[in-house]
Amino acid sequence: MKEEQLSVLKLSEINNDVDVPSYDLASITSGIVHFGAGNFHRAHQAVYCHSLLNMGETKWGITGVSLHSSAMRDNLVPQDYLYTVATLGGSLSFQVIGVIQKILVGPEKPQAVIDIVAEKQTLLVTTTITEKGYYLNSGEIDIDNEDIANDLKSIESPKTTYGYLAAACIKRSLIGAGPLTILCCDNMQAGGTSLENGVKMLLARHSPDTLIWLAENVAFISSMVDRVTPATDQKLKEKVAAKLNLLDAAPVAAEPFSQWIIEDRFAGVRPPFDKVGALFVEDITPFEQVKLRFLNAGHSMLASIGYLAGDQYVHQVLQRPAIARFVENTLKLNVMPVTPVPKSVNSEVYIDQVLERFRNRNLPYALLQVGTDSSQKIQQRWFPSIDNALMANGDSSYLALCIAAWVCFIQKSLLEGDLNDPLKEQFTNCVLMPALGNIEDFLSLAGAQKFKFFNNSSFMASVKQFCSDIVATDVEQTITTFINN
Ligand code: CS2
Repeated sequence: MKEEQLSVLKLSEINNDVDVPSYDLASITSGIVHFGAGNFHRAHQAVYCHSLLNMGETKWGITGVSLHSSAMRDNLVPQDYLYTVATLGGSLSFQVIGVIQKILVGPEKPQAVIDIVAEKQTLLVTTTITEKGYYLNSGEIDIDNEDIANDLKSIESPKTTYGYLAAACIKRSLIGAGPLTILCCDNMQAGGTSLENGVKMLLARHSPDTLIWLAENVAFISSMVDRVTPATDQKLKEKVAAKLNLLDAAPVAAEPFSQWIIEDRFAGVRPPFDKVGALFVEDITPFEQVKLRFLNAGHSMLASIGYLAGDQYVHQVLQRPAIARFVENTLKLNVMPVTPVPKSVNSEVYIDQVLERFRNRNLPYALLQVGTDSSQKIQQRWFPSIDNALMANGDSSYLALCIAAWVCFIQKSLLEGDLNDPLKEQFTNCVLMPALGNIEDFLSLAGAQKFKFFNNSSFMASVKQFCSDIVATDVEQTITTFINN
């Protein structure tokens, strides 16, 4: 492996079957400030911006904001913020992306983040801060959380995205920086509304006058984002180095599929993302639902079940015929009948395509990565479908088994030191109590109390039965017996 690192100076030496920026990196400006400059953002939105810049739309460069760690900034600075996206599917392709102009690390210089969002050239703020970055508890912002409490006290040095945005809106209104669109790019139902609620809550506390300006100048909108993007490992770095003949400290791998559907309700200028493959729609809700209830829900099923079965990657679990059939049946027999979809989507075809994408063995996707923060994920991905199925007198038995597998996943991953979840401490406290009594406790921690199924005795009885079966035999056996009955 060569020792030299990727940089602007080295771009001209890169193999010509690698897509490199055709734009002049010095002439782009950051019309976008993005919170959460992690792998997903770099393989998804940043690639759409890369295509825009390639078309001469130079104002859609990105300033990234990291809310916790400086790692991404530290990796990218020595390589002029360039990095490689490796698309791994049936074939292999590489792109060097140059759209990130800088990354600010919030805790280091909070005011710099507030200032850049308040700048006139910033037209769009986007977020991939993951579910826990919204601090929701049963759909409401958790005002008891210490970060939220910090920002309710003062937004001079914010801890949350809401705090940064509220402080920046105050400044924007004072200097007349003009309209701003704030766009959620997380796997969230109505994420734009959560951002709006958080910012308004803080403005009501710190600057009620700004609320009037906000109503006229800021649009909070949502989008459906989709591209499977695993964490970076050493193998990927080696693959990229071999192709580029240069070292990249932070490449990212992704599947060939990419989709971005955006609510068309911008304040001021709308970036022409539709010219580079995104779709603007009036009603984003059904698109969010399709993604969350089929794709993300399926992922979370595989994460819990696969972990219990002893697998490491998503594609491996799907090689177990009973489990693959179970997940397909859950989506088609329990979720599909209660999930309204946009006219342009055929649910059955969508589910088949999703499962096919999950089988991509060229892009190993760790079950523990998908299992991360599961307590925050299943309340959006599974719970509404269960309630809908119960209300429609439909079948929810597959989903009951999923819940049982999740409870067992929390128990086992806690015991084995594998659990990565914001509620880890609370789960640990529950586990100190006897095993099966954990079911209700775990579920209420994950926000289930707000849902009808939690008080549905026959549904909860089958969850308990499945838990006992998993403990008595194992997950694959439980599933096999269930689907053969
Ligand atoms: C996954 C998502 O980690 C997870 O929970 O379900 O990150 C998924 O890979 C993406 O939403 C795909 O677009």
